[in-house]
Amino acid sequence: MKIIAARKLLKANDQLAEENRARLDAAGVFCVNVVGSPGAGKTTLLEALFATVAGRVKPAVIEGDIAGSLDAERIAKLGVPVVQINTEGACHLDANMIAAALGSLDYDAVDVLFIENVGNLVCTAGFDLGEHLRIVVLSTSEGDDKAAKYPAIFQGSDALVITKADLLPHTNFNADRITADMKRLAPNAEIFQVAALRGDGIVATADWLVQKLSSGR
Ligand SMILES: Nc1nc2c(ncn2[C@@H]2O[C@H](COP(=O)(O)OP(=O)(O)OP(=O)(O)O)[C@@H](O)[C@H]2O)c(=O)[nH]1
Ligand SMILES: [Mg+2]
Repeated sequence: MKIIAARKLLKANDQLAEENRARLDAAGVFCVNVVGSPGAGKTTLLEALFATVAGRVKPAVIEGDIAGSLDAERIAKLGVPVVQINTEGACHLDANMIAAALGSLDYDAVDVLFIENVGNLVCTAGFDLGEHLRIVVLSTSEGDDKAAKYPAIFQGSDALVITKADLLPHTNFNADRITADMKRLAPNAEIFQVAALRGDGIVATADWLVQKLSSGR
């Protein structure tokens, strides 16, 4: 019987991720991995960001979903190039899937590539995709204890975007608690609070991204 250790598979993923990053660097494309639970507001955040950065950057998206193309259809409606990956059951994207999707991108038409990962706070933490930045999205209705309970995904992220801030009056979400946990887990990470459907906090998030894009290339 042949047994393959998970650690070896992760090592292979890390090597492929480095190759993806080198390929993106050579093409001058900055890449952002967007992670968070199912329904946290990842696609809605992207939609709001694209409306705000229109004319300033040329975005593209790789959508990761277990099935279907609903999110890709939402992004395509905005005129933004999009590639859909169906993981067919897998709870996260990996570097190999991204390598395959990169072949479908016209690099000349893109300067920032967003990867919307499969909705998941656990599995996505272990897989480098070759991105330059990772943003973790957490909605106010999910609870302020999530960084304490799922530390790995928060620890490796460059920003926390707290979404659905408009729902704060209807929840017991304590922004101070999650901020304190995030400061402990990822002291250098930026923290944004947004209500993407009505636009609150989107300009600050977009400005930070554009600045990261300019300094990261
Ligand atoms: N009230 C409120 N609802 C929001 C906000 N952002 C997103 N939603 C709603 O939350 C639901 C999920 O939003 P999506 O953006 O599809 O979430 P997602 O993280 O992309 O979901 P998956 O891709 O399935 O993991 C939708 O019904 C959105 O309209 C917000 O700022 N405020
Ligand atoms: Mg989505």
